[in-house]
Amino acid sequence: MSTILTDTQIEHYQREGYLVLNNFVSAEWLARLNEVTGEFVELSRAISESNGQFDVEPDHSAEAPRLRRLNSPVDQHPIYWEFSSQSEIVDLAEAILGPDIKFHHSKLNFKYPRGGEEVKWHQDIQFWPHTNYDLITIGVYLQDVVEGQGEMGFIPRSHAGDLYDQYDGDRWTGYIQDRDLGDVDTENAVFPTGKAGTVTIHNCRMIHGSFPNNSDLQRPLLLQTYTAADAFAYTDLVRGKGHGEELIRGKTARWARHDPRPCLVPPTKIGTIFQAQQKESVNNMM
Ligand SMILES: O=C(O)CCC(=O)C(=O)O
Repeated sequence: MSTILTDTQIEHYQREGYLVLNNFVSAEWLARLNEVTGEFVELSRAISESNGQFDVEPDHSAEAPRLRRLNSPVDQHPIYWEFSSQSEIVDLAEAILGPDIKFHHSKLNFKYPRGGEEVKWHQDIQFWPHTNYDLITIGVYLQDVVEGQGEMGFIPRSHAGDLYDQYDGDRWTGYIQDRDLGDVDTENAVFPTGKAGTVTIHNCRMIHGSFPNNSDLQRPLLLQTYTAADAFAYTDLVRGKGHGEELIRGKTARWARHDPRPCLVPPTKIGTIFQAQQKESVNNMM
């Protein structure tokens, strides 16, 4: 029995594949996360192109930083790890995944004003296939997000539908191909907005994406992915790297649980979703 989510909220997640909780993260946590995030933006002024730490837009510069992503924040500062492994969002993960939980990975997607990259419609699990689909990503808006600010969009109930091929021929693209988009109910997509601290939870099969940021405000979105302990990864994308696949609640599973629905497997080097979707060279593993 969860005390942090009502039965109705859990049923909503199970039926629709996503859930939104307004003002969920405390002001104290937001202040700590925003402070450390500001420090990383300052650090990014020293680089001119993407590296293992930062993924930057092509016109990123020391004078005007334009970050797409801080890669694996939990491995870069203990505050992000404390948040991802011990804060109230782990209670949310437990309410949905059960008591035994592994951390998988995290990322901080910025979406700078008047640009920010579009994230094309995609499903996450083809990036990191597992033996079952009990994986969720919890997103936290670190600042207020209004319509047009590059908010994330979800296609309700798409988690219960097909998994799509995110290759174009031999090339890993990280998005659903135009040839398949006709089958996807994009007209009924929902684009949740909310105050800083608003949380989104989505299932790893959910079709989701986001438009460029047309506003004058940044849209920092801190995303962390959790797995049920008995979901085992088919690839070693994060295994043995930083906190990847670390048990954060409950017990280690001795038996893998297998969902009969097959999962597409990505190439060994996939880069970030931005690098894959924008056809850029891959210079890191996430
Ligand atoms: O930052 C966003 O708007 C979406 C990011 C996303 O879906 C992803 O990184 O998988």
